[in-house]
This record gives sequence, structure tokens and C-alpha cells, in this order.
Amino acid sequence: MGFFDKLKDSLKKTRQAVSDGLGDIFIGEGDIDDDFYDRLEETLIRSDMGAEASERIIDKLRDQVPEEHLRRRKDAKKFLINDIKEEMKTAPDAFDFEKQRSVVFVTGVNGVGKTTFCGKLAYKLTQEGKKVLLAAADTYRAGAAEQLSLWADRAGCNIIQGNAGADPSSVIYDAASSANARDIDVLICDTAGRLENRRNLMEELKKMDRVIDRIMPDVKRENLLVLDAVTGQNAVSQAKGFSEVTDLTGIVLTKLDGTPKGGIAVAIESELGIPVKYIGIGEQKEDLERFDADAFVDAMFSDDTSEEASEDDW
Ligand SMILES: Nc1nc2c(ncn2[C@@H]2O[C@H](COP(=O)(O)OP(=O)(O)O)[C@@H](O)[C@H]2O)c(=O)[nH]1
Ligand SMILES: [Mg+2]
Repeated sequence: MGFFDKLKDSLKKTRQAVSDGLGDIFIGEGDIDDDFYDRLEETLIRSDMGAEASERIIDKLRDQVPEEHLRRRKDAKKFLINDIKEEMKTAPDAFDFEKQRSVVFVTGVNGVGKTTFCGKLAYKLTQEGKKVLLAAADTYRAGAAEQLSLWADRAGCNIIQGNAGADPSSVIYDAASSANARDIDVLICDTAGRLENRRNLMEELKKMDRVIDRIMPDVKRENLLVLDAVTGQNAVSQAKGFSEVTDLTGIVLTKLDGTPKGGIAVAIESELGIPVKYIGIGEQKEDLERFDADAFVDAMFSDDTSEEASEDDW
């Protein structure tokens, strides 16, 4: 399956929710009136794009309709889709860390898919010829290091782990030293990231930061927060919480397969200004994609039914 088909397939439920909400709104000769805008906005909000972003998108469309002399509803669809894409543009330097010597810190609450993401990213970068090292700095959860070492096997890279209950920054210390000694390109650190105790988390992250600053002073730093798309708006509040304790450079949105809440990608980007960089679309090692706003929005709005039937001029 090609990139777009795979994406489309995993966004099936989101697409269904969007098309159910839109119904026949874009069909035929209906006027572009207040009722049209209201229904559109409601659909965007219901697909978890968030009230703020939805309002901004609809406001923009309201300006475009007279400017572009749009008269029919179906003519507005193209503009709506472009307006949503505009909300989520990824900066051209978003993935620079993949090409440089870098350290990637992965945080997020329990169960969102941090360890899985670390493994998938390790696999992706190893496949691209990078020397990758995994650090199992989640020393709280029993079995966390074993889980990550299975991923190291799948990815074909090395892993540094500490004893259960060890100080996470001691694992980072060992991993950073080893990364230097082995001339590693990308060091990926899986953390416990417990937001329940803000103070502890902040202290812990600071300590790990200091270790990296000392041992690998010139590396590019990437702080990724993993969020589970299934939790919808809750993911936005988690992102707010984490952004208060650490400088996030990007979001990883997991479990987009099997949730109708894919619109959450739009909400996160536009409400927090933190770019979504990767999406998880399954449990296998290949099920990670770089986030591509254009492809994502196209997949969300693409029509499964025949184009002729729904966009017929009648
Ligand atoms: N369907 C699906 N499941 C995922 C995805 N990412 C992670 N998971 C599953 O979510 C569960 C928790 O993942 P894990 O990486 O252990 O979460 P952590 O506690 O944040 O490290 C596991 O069963 C993973 O297989 C994804 O993109 N799609
Ligand atoms: Mg984990």
C-alpha cells in the first residue's frame, strides 16, 4: 500500500465522522448561508478540531466566499480544505534533527505509546542508515526496559538500560557516554514522564537535561510529547500541562487508526502552536509516518463514495 492509501485507511473512522457530519452539505446548488456555516462549524468541532481552530477556519471561509465569488456550497469545499491545511503547516526545519547528531527525549503519560514510538522511530532511522541508540530511562514501570529491548531487536539497534528503580538520569548518563563512544547519530530516550507529580517530573527532566548538556554539549535536542488521539480533547490538556514543565519541540499523535477523533491533530497544532511531527497508525514497526498536513487533511476529507454521485451538477 502506498503512503496515502495507508494513511487514508487508518483515518477511516475520522473520515466517516467527518462525512457523516457534513452529510449532503456540499451537494448541489444550496446557498452559502448562515445555516451552511453553522453546520460546517459544528462538524469541525465534533471531529475534535477544537472550537478555536474551527471558528478561525469558518471565519476565513466567510471572507473567501465573497472574495472568490463563490456561490455554490460545493465550490466552498476546496477552500475549506485548504484553510484547514493552512492551520497546520509544518515548518521546513521540523525534521532537521533526523539529519543531525541529536538526542530525542520522549515524554507523555502512561499508555499513550511512548515506548512503541521510540521503537518505531529507531526502526525508521536505522532503516535510513543512521546509527541509533535507545535509552530505557523509564525505570519506574516494571518491564519497561524489556519492552524497549524487544524494540531494539526489531529496529536492529543497541539499547542502554539501568536496573529497575534506578535514577533515570543515571541511565541517560550511561547512554550519552555510550553514544559518544560509539559515534551514534541519534540517541532516543524513553522516559516515564509522570505528569501526576509535576514537581518530580520537572526535576527529573531538568536533571536529564543537565546530563545531556554536560556529556553531549553540541547535539541537537528534540523534545517530543506523545499523545493518544483516542483521548480527544484530553490530549490537548495533557499537552498544555507538559508544555508548562518542558520546552516541547513537537508532538507525536498515536493510535489514529481506529479513532474518529483525528481532527485533534488540528486542535493541538492551532491551540498550542506545537507542531505535530509524527503519527502512529498501528502497532507494527512500520506504522509510523512523518506528519504531512496536506496528506492528512486530504485523507480526512477524501470521498469514499463516487465523486460523480456526490458532486454532480444538477
Ligand atoms: N493501534 C495502535 N496502538 C498503538 C499505537 N501506538 C502504541 N500502541 C499501543 O498502545 C499500548 C501502549 O503503548 P506503550 O508504548 O507501551 O505506551 P507507553 O506507556 O506510553 O510507553 C501498546 O499496546 C501499544 O501496542 C498506535 O499508533 N496504534
Ligand atoms: Mg513505556
